[in-house]
Amino acid sequence: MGEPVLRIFSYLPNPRVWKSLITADLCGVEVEVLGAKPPELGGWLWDYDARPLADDERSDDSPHARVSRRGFSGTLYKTDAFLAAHPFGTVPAAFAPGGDVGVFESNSILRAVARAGGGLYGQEDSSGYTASRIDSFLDANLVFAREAQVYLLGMDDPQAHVHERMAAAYEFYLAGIEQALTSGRFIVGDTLTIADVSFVCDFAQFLREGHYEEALEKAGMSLVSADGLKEYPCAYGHMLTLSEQEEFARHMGTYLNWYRNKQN
Ligand SMILES: N[C@@H](CCC(=O)N[C@@H](CS)C(=O)NCC(=O)O)C(=O)O
Repeated sequence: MGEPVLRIFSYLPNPRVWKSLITADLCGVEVEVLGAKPPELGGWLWDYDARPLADDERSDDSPHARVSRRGFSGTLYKTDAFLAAHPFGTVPAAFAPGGDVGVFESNSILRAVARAGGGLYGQEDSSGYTASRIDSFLDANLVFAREAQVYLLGMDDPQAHVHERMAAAYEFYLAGIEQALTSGRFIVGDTLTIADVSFVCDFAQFLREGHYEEALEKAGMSLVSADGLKEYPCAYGHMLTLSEQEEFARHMGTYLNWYRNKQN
């Protein structure tokens, strides 16, 4: 393998980063990953040259101190260069070699890896329409994943209106994926693409709602995914099968074991 095609900074492990790592493995390219466990990342300098900060560098009068926006609380330390490269200030945050170009949104980072590696982004179709169809699924996936992010981050105090929005987003997205998989072995065409990779990672992350079954029940709600295997057998089966494939399993590890065990 050659030089890394991208550097990714994030909390780790992160299913949004797995999208790129799985793709890098499938395409045979190298991706560099920097980061730490979620609670530790608040004590890091968010930058191309990200690093843990010393205690005396972590203060509210630091020039890098910023109010966190989503998924983190309190102060984060982001350099001006980081915010120039990543205007929304989120992780995963990817950089082209050298750090001048920032690439954000995990699906776009995934696209960048697939473009560098070849083979998973419809490149064999020179008209570009296959790549555009893959983009269509990635966009639909982001709409679902954003709803799932709000839903999962709110699990300490589940709200009916959030649950309702999640259920609607789930039904819409899963019905589309199920439909696509009834006519093909993969989401786009007859071969694996980054549409499959993105689906597997974001959907596996959404299934974590299962860890909050009790909290949901106490608040008078039930799991959105309760009858998923029966309602969307192709979609669930596709995720479970792909997650066992070597390049996926290497990064996803035991992430879905609890779900598999629950079905047995
Ligand atoms: N849709 C984005 C989600 C990224 C995102 O929302 N990241 C949050 C953490 S989960 C973040 O970096 N928050 C930074 C902050 O709170 O300032 C993606 O797929 O990359």
